[in-house]
Amino acid sequence: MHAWPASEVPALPGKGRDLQIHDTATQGTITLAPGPVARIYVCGITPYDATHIGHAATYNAFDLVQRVWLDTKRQVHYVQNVTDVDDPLLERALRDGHDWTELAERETALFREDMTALRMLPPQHYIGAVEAIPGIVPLVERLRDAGAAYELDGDVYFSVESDANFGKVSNLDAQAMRLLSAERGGDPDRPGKKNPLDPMLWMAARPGEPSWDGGSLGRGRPGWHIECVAIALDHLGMGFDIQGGGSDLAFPHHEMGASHAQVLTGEFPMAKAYVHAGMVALHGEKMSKSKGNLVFVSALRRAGVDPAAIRLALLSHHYRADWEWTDSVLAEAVARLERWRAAVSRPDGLPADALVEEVREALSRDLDAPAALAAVDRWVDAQNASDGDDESAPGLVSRTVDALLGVAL
Ligand code: 5CA
Ligand code: ZN
Repeated sequence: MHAWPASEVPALPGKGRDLQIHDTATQGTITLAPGPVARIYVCGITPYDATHIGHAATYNAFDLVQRVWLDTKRQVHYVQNVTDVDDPLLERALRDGHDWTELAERETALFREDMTALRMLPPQHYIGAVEAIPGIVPLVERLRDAGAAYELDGDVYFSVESDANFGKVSNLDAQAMRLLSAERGGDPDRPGKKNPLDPMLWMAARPGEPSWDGGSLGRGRPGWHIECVAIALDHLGMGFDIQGGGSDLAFPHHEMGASHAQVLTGEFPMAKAYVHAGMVALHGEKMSKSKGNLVFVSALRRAGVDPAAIRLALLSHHYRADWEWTDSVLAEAVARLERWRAAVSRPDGLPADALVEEVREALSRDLDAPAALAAVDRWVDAQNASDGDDESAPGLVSRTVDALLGVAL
């Protein structure tokens, strides 16, 4: 699949700092020191509805990761998937009388537009579940042949007990895992499973549903977790730097994915850090396609909201916080954008070298975007209240805000 066009990232004087990031697995902050090429996998959308502010907030967090790494003069190898076949997509297409492939294509196209407008840097590999199927089948066969998977009425399940490290991503107890499994696409109550938590690797063809040739597995379609594992292993290999997504993916998705990969390769861990963004709510409840309490990025754009203001609204919350989208969050961002633009549109201003370092420092400290915004606010307020004569300052501030925060002034 093709991704979306990259906005240019201006180079800044000097060099950024190594990223310290909160890791869900070890429940602490770790400093990542990737080689010349940093490797990141971020779970992509299930394209049955448009990009909402919650999605945008999560992708914003991982866009900042890329920008911090680029500022350390590293390259970034970024991979993202599109879950373009799965139960919720098929259910929505059926409900609305649409062809599921057309629905997926339409919503993926809209996602690309939203990501472009928000200046999110694109992945180098943007891979759909459907196109990954030829790579998924042999992995499931290998797991089965190694005794880590078993068949139940034609479906193939992964045995969580085959991974001694199962549970180390999310650190949850069995009771919590079972509840979340039922809530998030699992089937803990299906009779005949070895362990209620075992997730499906391959689902045998169901009447009326799309299916693909699965070799010795028979016709069917892939389970959700193996999809991301196949894509990540194919393009990044084991031991990549960050596995990213919203906090609702820590269990079961990232836990199961890590187990699949660890059993397949005999290596541990799959990723050096498991990084999870908080959930954005609307009217007191997590924004979610299934509940329908959504604010769409595309709807805001259509209403004339500057994408840079949307981006500033996302940046005004720490990525790990759960927060609520309100009209005033957006209004504050619109006002901030105006103040910032006024400050950098002057021909000269207050020196900004210290600001560059402050923004770098804030972001390298577990992506503290609110602290970065506060630093820019301080420069802007001082700039608007004085008559500095550094001719290079406004340009340097614009480039810093663009390169590190993805906001075009
Ligand atoms: N296709 C799978 C991942 S392989 C999936 O979870 N798709 S999704 O469309 O449901 O979500 C895409 C990303 O947005 C995930 O990282 C998810 O955790 C995140 N996300 C979904 N809802 C919210 C929300 N309300 N706030 C923050 N992030 C969210
Ligand atoms: Zn995923």
